[in-house]
Amino acid sequence: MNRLPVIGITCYPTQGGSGVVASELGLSLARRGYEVHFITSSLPLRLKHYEQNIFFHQVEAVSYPVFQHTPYTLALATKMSEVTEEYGVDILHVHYAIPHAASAFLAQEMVGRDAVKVVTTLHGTDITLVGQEPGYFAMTRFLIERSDAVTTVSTFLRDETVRVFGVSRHIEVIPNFVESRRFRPRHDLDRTCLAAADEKIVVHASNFRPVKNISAVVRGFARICEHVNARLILVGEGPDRRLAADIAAAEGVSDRIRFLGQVDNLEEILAMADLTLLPSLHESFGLVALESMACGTPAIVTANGGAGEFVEHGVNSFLCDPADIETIVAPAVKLLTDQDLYSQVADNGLRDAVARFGTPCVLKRYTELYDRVLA
Ligand code: GMT
Repeated sequence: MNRLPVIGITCYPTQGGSGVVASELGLSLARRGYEVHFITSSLPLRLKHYEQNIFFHQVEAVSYPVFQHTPYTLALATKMSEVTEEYGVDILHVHYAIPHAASAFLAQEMVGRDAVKVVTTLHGTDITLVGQEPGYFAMTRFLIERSDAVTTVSTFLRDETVRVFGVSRHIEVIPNFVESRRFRPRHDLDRTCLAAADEKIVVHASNFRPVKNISAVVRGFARICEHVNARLILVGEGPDRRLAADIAAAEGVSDRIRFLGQVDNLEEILAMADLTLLPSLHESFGLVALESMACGTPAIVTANGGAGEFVEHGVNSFLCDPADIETIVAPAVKLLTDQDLYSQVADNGLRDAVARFGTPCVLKRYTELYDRVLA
């Protein structure tokens, strides 16, 4: 092919790492001249303004009185096939297996296997939780087998995929990446919009689902407050937001916590922070910790999963045991009370995030994969 391939991207458009990665990937491809078509239920969070080469196709899943559940998967497949035929899409790149890879499979059957290829990127809970539900297991395995290429965001997730689903096909590891022009140290920002001048700022940003282990965030923070004058900034929305407020009240730190809800300037919050906590029960990667490091803000991240593939414990950030609060509190207090250690870890984190996980190096991995799939 002597032109750049046309890429269709499908993801969950709301808050969540897989949607962030898919959106940033699409934006980066578009800036390099690729035509990118987002086929999603609504405009993904990070695509709110016009960008050249980006097209958005909204999937409208119509309900009908006889349906108990709206068949979104079918509406998505229909839209994928239409967009593929109308715009000459070469690759449908779907993020999160269920149901996106199923829709892509159907769309490919509709337009012909030679007309379009399917790349599936597995992000985390599509394998570690959802895909293992009996109702989705066989379908997830089938879709992994049938995609033209499969990627995972960490070696941990690739190994889990092979272990759980017993698949023998090639799975390529392409890690999460960070746009370092956006996520960068910002000494120009006024931190007093978040906390008093003498308070350290601790941040947690997530979708507040049980896997994020919110209780460890708030309990760990309460223990940190015994040693450090600090404020906890909670970014995002989700089912365990109420739990966070209840634990804060029980721990007597309600007045030290601010809930920001969803924000569209996460990069500024992370850059103003002194520390980011992500003690999830598991994380296939843990994108927000990488984004934090790129802002020059060290992170304490769960050791369960793939974070150890970018966190060098004690060197560029810290790993913790999500079941042991002391492994969160001890490094946090050390970092927030020892300026020399803090600067060293922050500098190392910034260097590693940009050098190893900056957009240019990781994007190249995806474009090379596209070329191989189409060859
Ligand atoms: O958070 C999830 O459970 C699903 C997913 C998402 O859509 O937000 O997040 C996963 O994908 C991110 C991007 O690849 C990873 O950085 C997260 O670690 C991963 N979450 C989990 O594994 C829990």
